Amino acid sequence: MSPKNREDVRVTSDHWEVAGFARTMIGEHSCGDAIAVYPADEWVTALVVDGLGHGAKAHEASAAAVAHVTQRIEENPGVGIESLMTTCHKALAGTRGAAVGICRLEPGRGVVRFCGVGNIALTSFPNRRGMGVSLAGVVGYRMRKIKEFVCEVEPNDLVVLYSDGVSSRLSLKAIAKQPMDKLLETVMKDWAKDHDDATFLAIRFVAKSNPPAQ
Ligand SMILES: [Mn+2]
Repeated sequence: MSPKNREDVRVTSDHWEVAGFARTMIGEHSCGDAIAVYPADEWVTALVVDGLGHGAKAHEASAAAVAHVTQRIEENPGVGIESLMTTCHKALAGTRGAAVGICRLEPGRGVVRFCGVGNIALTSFPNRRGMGVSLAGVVGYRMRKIKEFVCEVEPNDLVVLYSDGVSSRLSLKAIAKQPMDKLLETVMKDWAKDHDDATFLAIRFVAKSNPPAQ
């Protein structure tokens, strides 16, 4: 069980291990960040949202983003992440807006797709070129340009997304090989800021193991 001020996610399959947390800043009752994972047969999609500011209004924006993406993926599991970002922008109109990062691992193709707007960081270990960056803007308020990045990845790669409540000095090198639970606790303890909502999500591309010999 996660503590009351924290929402945890964890989804595993033969091809991926996805886990993360969204932790409310000290002194707030509702979390302005949000996190969600959507496994499908062929891929897994992950969402990290940071509602502008913090508290109830930020929560309203990030919750609207999760509700919207959840609904669209339920309607069409194959929906592209750039399309998700485009309609998310419309869905968040009337809220104060959010930073949004959407990431999809496609193990069969050996690629990670990413589309981000605002302050959601993306990085990998080992460091893969072309992994992508979030473009400037606020989803729901001002979004000039979006771009979907596609990056080749290899089994055992670790890809992480995080809100600005996690320090940008975060170094994956020392923790990338740790078991997921330990990795998350290390990030929480060493890199999450007390004075902001902090969200971190890790995607590990699991090598398909060979069936045991009979
Ligand atoms: Mn923040």
